[in-house]
Amino acid sequence: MTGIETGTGRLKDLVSWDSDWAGLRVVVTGIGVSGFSAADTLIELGARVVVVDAATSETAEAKADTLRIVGAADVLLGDDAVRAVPKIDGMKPDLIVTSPGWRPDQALLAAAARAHIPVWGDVELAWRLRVREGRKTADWLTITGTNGKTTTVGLTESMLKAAGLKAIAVGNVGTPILDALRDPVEYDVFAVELSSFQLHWCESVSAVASVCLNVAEDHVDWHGSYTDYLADKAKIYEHTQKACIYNAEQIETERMVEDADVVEGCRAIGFTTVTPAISMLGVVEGLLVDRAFIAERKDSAAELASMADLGPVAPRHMVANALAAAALVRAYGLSPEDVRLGLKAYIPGSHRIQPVAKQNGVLWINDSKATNPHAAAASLSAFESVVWIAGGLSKGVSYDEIVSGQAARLKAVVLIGKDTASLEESLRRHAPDVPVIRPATGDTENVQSAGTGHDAPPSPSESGEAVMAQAVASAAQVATSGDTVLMAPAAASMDQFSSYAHRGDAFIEAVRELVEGQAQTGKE
Ligand code: UMA
Repeated sequence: MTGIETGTGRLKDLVSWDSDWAGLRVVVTGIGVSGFSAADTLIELGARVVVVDAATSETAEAKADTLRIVGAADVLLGDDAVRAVPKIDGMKPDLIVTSPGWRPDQALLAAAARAHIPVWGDVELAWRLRVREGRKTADWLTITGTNGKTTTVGLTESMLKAAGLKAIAVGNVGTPILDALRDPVEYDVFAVELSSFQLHWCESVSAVASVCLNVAEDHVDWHGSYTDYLADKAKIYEHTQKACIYNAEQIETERMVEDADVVEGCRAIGFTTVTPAISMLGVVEGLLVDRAFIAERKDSAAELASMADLGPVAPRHMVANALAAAALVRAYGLSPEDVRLGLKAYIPGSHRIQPVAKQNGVLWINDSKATNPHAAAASLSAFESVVWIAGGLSKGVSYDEIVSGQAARLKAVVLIGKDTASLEESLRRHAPDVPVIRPATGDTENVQSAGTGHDAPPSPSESGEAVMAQAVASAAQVATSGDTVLMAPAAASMDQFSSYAHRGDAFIEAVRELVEGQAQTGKE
């Protein structure tokens, strides 16, 4: 199938690479990773493309120059460029292709909505372009969820590769789908990570199998409300062809499947970290098993892998991610052996519950990818006695649940981030006895001995590296043998770091310096 037909007029007929894209007037909003890829693709197709971005950085200017050279009609940078919909050749554009970070209420996008100009994301555009004469058409397996997307997309890719398929992880994970579509390699299948932002702008994507791993409050500022966030997440299941995979331990995801408009014959398949019912994948006596994709599912299950195949540490959410990936690829026809080999071959990405060092009995863990309370709670629950480094851009979420649920394992909390008021309030309310250390101001509360080692408060403009070095030094003063220092901030990083990867790298660097310093002191 080439896609569900949506859109009106000319857009309705744009369902393959070979459709008539020439001369289509398109405004691309954003010149970041996805916007650049979308603009470059549309220019290649012969569309009249105007790109806009608020940034005026050197990187943005360099990308703008490249796009002008390859044939963009115009590239407009700066705040004025993103206030209204630009005309193209003196006329209203036919289409806007937006980058995921742009909120729907952003001035230009709001103006586009008022003017009834259709808006797609780069994912919708990629779906429309996936069929191309003379090239193999890659199938899509799609993955969303508040947490675990990147791990699951990596696991899925690993299993597909274990089966000898040409597969690649794309989408929110970092590689725009349009780049993979234009790659000289002709892929059999894409493992597609989709964020709620990307799903918001999708209309006609029709995956072979799809999964929403879990849901918890996140990105409320972008979507406007948790209900709207859930509605966008639910779009992952729309038009699915063979299997909608849901989390049997989270009723919200099952409801999403019940409400989805799917291709006839599509099955609902659950995954659970306990014994599976019929049409589910789950765990029996330390084995990952499948009671969905076997003929004898009424009274038996197929063994997929053992817990040991997941690596030395397999917290519950990792088991869930592995089962979700297994369900996706089983729906796609892979064997149990492919699943097992893929699990064993999988190398976890950095910044996700990543052990950094063990020194004097203290384990240092980097979980910079825990950008919301749900993700941070999952990693906190894997350890007994934790010095928790937390805080950052909170995105309007509440910390009451994570603090009340995890208080018993907290030995101390070291705050990073510029606005930690909401986290501090939850700590005061639900964990009043847990010492809270604020290296950024030099303050400590309920901690008699844990100084920060800094006499004066640091300047507000100090680097992320300096912030993290102070946090690590503070944690080192309270952590003793048997403790885990866990940097799982439960917040986004952009107030003090350029990305979660930057925050994680700063932590790793600070811990390595500390550990080397301690080792040298020990030797002297
Ligand atoms: N910009 C404006 N005005 C705005 C917003 C942004 O001008 O109101 C401009 C910025 O100056 C910048 C560009 O738009 O030049 C950035 O666009 P973007 O924020 O959409 O980012 P991209 O570089 O295109 O990267 C996006 C995803 N980013 C977001 O969703 C915020 C990347 O996910 C993704 O890997 C990439 O596309 C490829 O698909 C990142 C992410 O943080 C990793 N995702 C969130 C998450 O996982 O929680 C959703």
